Amino acid sequence: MTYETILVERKGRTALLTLNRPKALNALNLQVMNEVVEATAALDRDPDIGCIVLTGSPKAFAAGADIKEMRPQGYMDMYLSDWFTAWDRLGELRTPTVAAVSGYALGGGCELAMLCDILLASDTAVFGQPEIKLGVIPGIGGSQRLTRAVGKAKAMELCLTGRTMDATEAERAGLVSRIVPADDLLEEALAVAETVAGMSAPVAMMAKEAVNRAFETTLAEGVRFERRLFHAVFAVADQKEGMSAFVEKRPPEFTHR
Ligand code: CO8
Repeated sequence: MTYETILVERKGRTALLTLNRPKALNALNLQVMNEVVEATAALDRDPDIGCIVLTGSPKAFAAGADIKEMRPQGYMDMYLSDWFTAWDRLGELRTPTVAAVSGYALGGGCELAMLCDILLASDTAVFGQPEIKLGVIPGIGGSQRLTRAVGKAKAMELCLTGRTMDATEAERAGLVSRIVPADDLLEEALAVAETVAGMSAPVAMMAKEAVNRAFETTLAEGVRFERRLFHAVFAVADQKEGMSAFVEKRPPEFTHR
């Protein structure tokens, strides 16, 4: 499959997806959305892929949804085409995903990063939901995921003023898992992805599912859900292999990867 706005490479069991609209700072138009969603869905179905890294350019992960494309739209256009709903597919992938963010991650760009499972930032990363300055609000889950990630106080300030956060503030607030020097970002993201892809694939999927459930349910229900999955991993051959490898002081050779 050939794409015009993204690049897809395979590195062992990791897939690297690079947003590639440099002239528009990777603004997310419908074509980018459709290509990212289609490419990641295909990678999700591929048993040879154990983790997907999503990145942009050093200057911009993505500077938001495409303002020029949205400007002429009316309510009926947005409603009937269910504008940008397909981005939700990204959050539904079973394969773990890593966002490697350098430069601007604004509006839809910040939302796209938050749709990924692990968020690594370079020291040049800038996060924000500046939609209000354009007379609109976040529309790919930003008001919800940012609030869950950083809490009401900061999310409210960012969404109401359009102020941006640098990488240090984003890490302190809990939006990103780690800050990496810009030159090392991709290498580090690929290393993280390779580590994840080296685990038992079904067990990694279950771990992802369990953490994600924390966003959707009460603590008691979430713990019950985790317990069911915990019991279920004892039906995966990799549980025997992982525990045997520990006892026998050797690296595990997982079947499902
Ligand atoms: N959309 C379209 N084009 C863009 C965008 C964008 N979001 N961002 C940058 N570009 C384009 C510029 O228009 C420019 O193109 P041209 O040279 O043809 O004029 C090119 O990229 C380079 O941009 P700049 O010259 O502005 O570069 P600077 O380095 O001076 O500034 C900034 C970089 C600060 C990132 C600046 O480009 C900027 O502020 N961009 C817009 C950021 C923004 O407001 N993002 C939020 C967009 S709205 C959104 O994401 C809503 C999501 C929810 C929608 C849900 C619908 C249902």
